[in-house]
Amino acid sequence: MLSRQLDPIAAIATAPGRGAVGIVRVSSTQDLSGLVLALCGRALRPREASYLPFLSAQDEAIDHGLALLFPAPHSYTGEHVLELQAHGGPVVLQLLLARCLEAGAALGLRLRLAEPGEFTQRAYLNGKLDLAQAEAVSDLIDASTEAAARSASRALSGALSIEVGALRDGLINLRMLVEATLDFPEEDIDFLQQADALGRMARLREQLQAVLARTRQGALLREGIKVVLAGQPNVGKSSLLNALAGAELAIVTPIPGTTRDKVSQTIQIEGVPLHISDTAGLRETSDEVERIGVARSWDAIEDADVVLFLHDLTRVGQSDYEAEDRRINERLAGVDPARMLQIFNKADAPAASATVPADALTLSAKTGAGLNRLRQRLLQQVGWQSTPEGLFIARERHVQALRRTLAHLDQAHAVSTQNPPALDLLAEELRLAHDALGEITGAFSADELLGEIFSRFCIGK
Ligand SMILES: Nc1nc2c(ncn2[C@@H]2O[C@H](COP(=O)(O)OP(=O)(O)OP(=O)(O)O)[C@@H](O)[C@H]2O)c(=O)[nH]1
Ligand SMILES: [Mg+2]
Repeated sequence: MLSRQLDPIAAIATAPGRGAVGIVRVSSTQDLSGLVLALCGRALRPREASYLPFLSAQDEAIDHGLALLFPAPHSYTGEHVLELQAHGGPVVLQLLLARCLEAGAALGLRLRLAEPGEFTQRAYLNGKLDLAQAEAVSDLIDASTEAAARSASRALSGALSIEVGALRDGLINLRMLVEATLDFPEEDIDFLQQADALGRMARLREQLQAVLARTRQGALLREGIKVVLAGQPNVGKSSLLNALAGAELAIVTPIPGTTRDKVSQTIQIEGVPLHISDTAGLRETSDEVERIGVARSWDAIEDADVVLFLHDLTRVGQSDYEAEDRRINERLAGVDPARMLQIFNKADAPAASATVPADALTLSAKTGAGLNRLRQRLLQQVGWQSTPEGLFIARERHVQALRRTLAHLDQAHAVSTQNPPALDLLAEELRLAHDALGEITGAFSADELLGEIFSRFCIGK
């Protein structure tokens, strides 16, 4: 495994298809001068573009282009990197890549094709990027909105890593205190009090919560929100999907039971992706296809971040309609109320005069009235604070790691307030908090950490 990780790798670095320019990239821990000579016919000056022919084994030009050599460690991967910028046709790039592999084999270099993401993985392994930054590389490439691209770029330049680093320093200080106290147990309480351990912990907790809030915003921007439109047949679920998407995606008819299967579409509100699913109207039915559709509706409800429970204002007050809504409500009782929004549709219809609950929204999928309020409520429901400056993209994984850090810090706080505090438990909770935090950047393990504590801070005698 290790030797495979050290093998030189090569790949076409640009997107598949036709383009003006395409790049073949090679990364290697071993010196690349032999390969450069075979491919370019001469040596290259570091980090300088040279225009030259790329040579076949028979010394014929495969293409003419720019060659760039980045000697280690000043390269993307931290290894020696060779980039060949050729014309961007798929065949010429394949030929060039095959030629690299062939020349590598002739030189006994063990050059092989790179796995997806392997250049970035090497950048991480060589300390060029931390884990959060490596993830930001793929988020930047995948970004589908300007907001997502900007915030991925901020994460790539280390915005999240810097925040995590500051938290980590705070935790190291606390751990240092506690570890030192463990060595002198007779003075334990005094020492912790003198050093204001509780105060430090409270300030760190505040700082952590602020980072958590920003990270959650970043994760929302990346992952988006799953929204499900649910309710009885004919209340206007498909009409609402179409109105939100601004396109006729789902079939709308006055016939109850029109939608049989889930129809999904991703839209954006303030740069936040909303994955909206229209579902089959919820009712008992003997129709086999519709029954399966209804079962899928319930699955989608389970899985959603927000459930929009739609009602039909023109039918509110009708006893059979109300009975059916009650039945659905009973089944929805398991859904966290924080995930539910009650929507009363068809506000434009002449018969729509019913009073609705105070926290419900009234709208018309037909005229679009009330849609903006719905958009704002959806963002509010998931805790989106409109485009805070300096937002960095993040993942649910980062949010979960920060939550675990917070939970351990809270435990540590609880232990510290006991009289006398159980110092070994306190030390353990702080260690666990630290490990959880370390998962974000992948930068440190417990062993490394202790080494670091002792090298950075002179404690003990
Ligand atoms: N007046 C009025 N009619 C609406 C509105 N929204 C939907 N409708 C009508 O209500 C009927 C049902 O609309 P759909 O969007 O198909 O309803 P649905 O909830 O998807 O129905 P199923 O797919 O059968 O579950 C259609 O005739 C729509 O034109 C609205 O806001 N106002
Ligand atoms: Mg429908």
